Formats: sequence, structure tokens, C-alpha cells
Amino acid sequence: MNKIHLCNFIWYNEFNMGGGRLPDSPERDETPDGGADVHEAYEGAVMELKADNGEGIDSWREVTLVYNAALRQVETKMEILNDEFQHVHQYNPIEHIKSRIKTPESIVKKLKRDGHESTIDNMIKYINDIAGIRVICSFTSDIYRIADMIAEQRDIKVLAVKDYITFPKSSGYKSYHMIVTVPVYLSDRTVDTKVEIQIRTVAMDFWASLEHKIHYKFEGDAPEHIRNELVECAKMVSDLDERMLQLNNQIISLSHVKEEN
Ligand code: 0O2
Repeated sequence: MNKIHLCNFIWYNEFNMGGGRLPDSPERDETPDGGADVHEAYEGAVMELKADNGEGIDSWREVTLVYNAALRQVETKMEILNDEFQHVHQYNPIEHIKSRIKTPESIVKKLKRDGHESTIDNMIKYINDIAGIRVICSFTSDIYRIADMIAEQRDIKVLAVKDYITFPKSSGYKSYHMIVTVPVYLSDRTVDTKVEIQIRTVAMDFWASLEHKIHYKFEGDAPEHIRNELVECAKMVSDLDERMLQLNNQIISLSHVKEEN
């Protein structure tokens, strides 16, 4: 039985922003190899995220512990669903999964962008993607299949859905986003914790990674010819996804005919 490959890394690694995992997260406790600057920016942002009681770092650690637990729970759920699907249908809808905890720098930036004070309370209240999981699948049809399987989980509550597959962004971005809560059972309480799940095909993920890199490089203001080229590439990605899906459907129906004979 094929296992999903779980790659726990910070999405920002795709942009060489440090190359390591979150130093404060219990399960991802490795020292970033991005040097002193990365540490300084990280610690500066954590210090800025003051809790109401003033215990910035301790609160950050406590909060990320809960988000990490939520990530692990959703990852395990995805693994189980994939295994079950393989068992029943002899087919794996999930290619691989990536997960990450949003960096404190990015949290502070998003809070400021939306006009909120940088506090731990505000980050919990307003930032939906502190814990993020990216589920990569082969075909567009897998996306909705996976989304349905997640929504049917009894302990998962779907708070919001953004369907950028049916309604792509003007940039060409395609992905299916779900904001869910999952209960995290601590020794003295249960915390319903928000996780953002992004579901997309391998081809969409390839496009989004490059586009994100370009977005950061040009600080959101890429030259027009590059933006136009990205839109063109997004169309090619959609076309490729469609053709691969049709090809796969043909293979499935041909193998059914062969089985019947
Ligand atoms: P990062 O660095 O990936 O974490 P909301 O979260 O609902 O308050 P937002 O951020 O507008 O508001 O939500 P949306 O549109 O669902 O985007 C959330 C995440 O989707 C982004 O997080 C990206 O990861 C991804 N995303 C959205 N639009 C694009 C896009 O045009 N290109 C690429 N490559 N990714 C996109 P962050 O925090 O922006 O970034």
C-alpha cells in the first residue's frame, strides 16, 4: 500500500527564507540555517506578538504547540483517508502533503495589513492560516473528492471555503481552500483550532510555487510581461490538468472493458 509522503516544512523554504523548520515548534524543532538575520527577524516578530498578560514568548510557544497538534491531527486524518481510499478503490487520490506553521514575521505583517494590533489574541482571532496544510493530488476531480472526505469527518467543522478552482484569481491562481477547526485535546481542556487546508493538483502547485517566488522577489509588483506570462502559464496548467484527467478516464474505462472480457 502506498503511503502519502508527508513533508513537514515551512512553505517559505521555497523562497530560501531560511531553509529550516520552526525553532519554537515542538515537532519541528530544528535550528534554522538561515543565520543570525533570520533568528533576529523571527524573535523580533515573536516579541511583537505580545499577549495581554505580556508573556510574549511563552504565549507564542503555547499557541504554536496547539497549532502543531492540530496540524498533526489533520495530517493523520488525511493519511488514513488515503489508505482507506487505496484499499477500497486501489487508487491514491493524494500525491503528497506539505504542512507548515506560519512564521511570526508573516503573522505580524498580515495583522498590520488588516489594521489589527500585533497581539497573540488577535492572531488567534483573525489569522486563519497559522496552521496550514497543502494537499497535492494528481487530478482536478481528486480535489473535490478530498474536500468532501474532509468535510464528512465528524470532528472537523468547516468554517469557510474558497473555491479558486471554479473561480480562479485574476493572477491565474487555482487552488481549493478550506478553513476548518479540529479539536485538540489537552490535559485540562479541548481547544477547537483553526487549520487552513489548500488542495491543488501537482501542476497547480508547480505554478503557485513559482508565482509566489516571483511575488516575493518583486514585492507584489512584478513587471507586466512577467504577470502576463504567468497568466498564459496558468492557462497551460489548466489545459494540462484537463487533458491528463481525460487521459486517466480513458485508461480507467479501457481497463474496465478489458476486465469484462
Ligand atoms: P503564505 O506565505 O503562503 O502563507 P484570509 O487568510 O482569508 O484572511 P487571504 O490571505 O486573502 O485572507 O486568503 P486566501 O486568498 O485564501 O489566501 C490564503 C493563502 O492562499 C495565501 O497565504 C497563499 O498561501 C495562498 N494564495 C492566495 N492567493 C494566492 C496567489 O495569487 N498566488 C499564490 N502563489 N498563492 C496564493 P499568504 O498568507 O498570502 O501567504
